[in-house]
Amino acid sequence: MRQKSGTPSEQLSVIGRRKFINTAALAGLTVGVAACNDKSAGPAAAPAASTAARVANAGSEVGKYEVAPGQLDDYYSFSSGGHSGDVRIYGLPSGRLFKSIPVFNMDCLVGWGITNESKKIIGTKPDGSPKYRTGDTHHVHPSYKDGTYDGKYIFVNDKIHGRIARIRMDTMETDKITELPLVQGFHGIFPDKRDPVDAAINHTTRVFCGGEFSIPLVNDGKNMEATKDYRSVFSCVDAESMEVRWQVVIDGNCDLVASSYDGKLACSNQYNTENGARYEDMMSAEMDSCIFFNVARIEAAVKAGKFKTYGSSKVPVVDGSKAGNADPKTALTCYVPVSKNPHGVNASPDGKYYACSGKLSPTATLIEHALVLKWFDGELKDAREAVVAEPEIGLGPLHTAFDGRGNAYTTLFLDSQIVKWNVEAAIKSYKGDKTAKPVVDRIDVMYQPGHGFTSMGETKNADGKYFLSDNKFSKDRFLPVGPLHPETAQLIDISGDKMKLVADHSVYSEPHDSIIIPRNLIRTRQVYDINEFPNAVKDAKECRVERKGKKVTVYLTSQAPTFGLREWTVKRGDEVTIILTNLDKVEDLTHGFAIPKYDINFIVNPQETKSVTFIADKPGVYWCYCTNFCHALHLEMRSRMLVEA
Ligand code: K7E
Ligand code: CUA
Ligand code: CA
Repeated sequence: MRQKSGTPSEQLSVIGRRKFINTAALAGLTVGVAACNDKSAGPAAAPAASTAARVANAGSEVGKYEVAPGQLDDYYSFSSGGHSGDVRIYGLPSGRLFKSIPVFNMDCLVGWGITNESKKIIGTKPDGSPKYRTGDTHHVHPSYKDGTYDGKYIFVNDKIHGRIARIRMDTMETDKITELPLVQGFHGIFPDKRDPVDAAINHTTRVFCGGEFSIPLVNDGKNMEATKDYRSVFSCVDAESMEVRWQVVIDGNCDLVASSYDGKLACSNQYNTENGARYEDMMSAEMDSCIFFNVARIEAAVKAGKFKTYGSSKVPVVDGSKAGNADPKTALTCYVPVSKNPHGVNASPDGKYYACSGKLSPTATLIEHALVLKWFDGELKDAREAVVAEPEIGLGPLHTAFDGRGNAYTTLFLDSQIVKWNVEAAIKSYKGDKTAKPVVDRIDVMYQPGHGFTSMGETKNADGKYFLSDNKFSKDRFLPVGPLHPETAQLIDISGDKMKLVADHSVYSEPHDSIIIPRNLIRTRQVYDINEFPNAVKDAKECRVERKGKKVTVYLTSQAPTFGLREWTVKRGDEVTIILTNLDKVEDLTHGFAIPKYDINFIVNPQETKSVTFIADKPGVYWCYCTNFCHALHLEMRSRMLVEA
């Protein structure tokens, strides 16, 4: 959805510019987007006001959302970085960037992809280099307990290589990465919130993963032309072991994923039920689906041995196709028809509904959880009867968030708006009540929003305070910085009847999904426990060089402003492993370690141990130095590596 236009936007009026952006965003879509005739609905549906008027909307209260020097933010926001492959942590309402957590990317700030420990998590090629150096993070979702966040893990997907990563929330570091078999283009991800069978398990033990691109399940270069036989799978990963528990082969694709509050269902919107390999084909059907997975039945089928495996993968794969699940009473999957090419599916905090955004249809489709369960019980004639509302909300709806007061907020990509609609009014209107007006407010955003999310909106404790709109275009909102613009994250106060735009935050390209969590739910550690590292060098006196044939291990410590060895000697051609423990215990006292010409650069946090391995192939003197400012004598903090010819 990125179609940068390069327009000389200064010459256009604000309204003209908005029109232009809409045109640009539509260019290339060969099918028409159905017109939305709901433009007059809602008190704020008037044409776009001027920028000045919009800023005045927040009025003199803007200062209310500032975080003064020395003050702390009320919320954390965890945001996927998109094709930068990382996850970022921001403070809200300030919008200050605190950290970029390397996940699927390489990061020389901390040495991600450089240290042995990080390479072990990423996975390596036979030569020891990282298996992949790129990633595309789209969706970040933490683990749950009792329907709210437990502060343990964040799960994030890599769309490119079909990987799922887990971030520990105590250290905010990636600790596991799993590559899903049979998957290309892994898009939606969502943890479960409780077990479907065991009531005592009221926390996350599974993570659901939606495969987006259909491929030959045995993808070995044969049968590449038989595109109708390509398949997508839905995967379940164990939240603790991070191993793939089971997969479901389905008709059509998965896009985004949601999970129910009672643990019984997971679901995914499908935009390509046509199983098309060309985009015209993917848009040919008038209706697509939201597919529901009956978790307990799938696991019973796996247990009963009703599965297959494909290629070299040992993961059990059950049949979730329509043909294989015709009888609702035994079905593993339920395909609820929704309007054309939907995008995004979000569960409401009361656990009752799922909202699918129309994307190519100007509607949102509301599906009732209890009715889907009824379908699985054989008590609903047609899965479509699980739909309880389908309000017209505007053009290009993508993602929906909730405020916990019965309202939904959907991003409108083409309209560059956030639309607020009332769930109960939408249901009444769908039943035929002409007086019910689903749309209650609209606000312009700058420009073309992707995801929008509310504070705690994906938990039963949605607090209805903030909505953040992650926009795909920023155009004129910031000082120009060359062809690649920043994106905008716009903060909207949703605590009142009317949405209020209160801040424009610039963000590095290209955020997708985020979550907003109050600061009291996050408990981090500032200093590691040295005993967690089996290879720790616990005393500066233990610093030494050990040789076994051509393998040399250098045991090193750091303690401001010195390393445990002033110099050490190795021979050309040696395989050198450096193990470095930071003995400093003081919070915030991180050291770095870089070796010129050897492409080594990483940090050690207080009481942490890391290691690197390389071939000493260049004779000479190399000053290994501390890269991270730590002490008045930081520049003097060095050690000499002597490589004998
Ligand atoms: Cu809409 Cu990958 Cu969540 Cu991006 S997806 S916006
Ligand atoms: Cu240690 Cu700078
Ligand atoms: Ca379609």
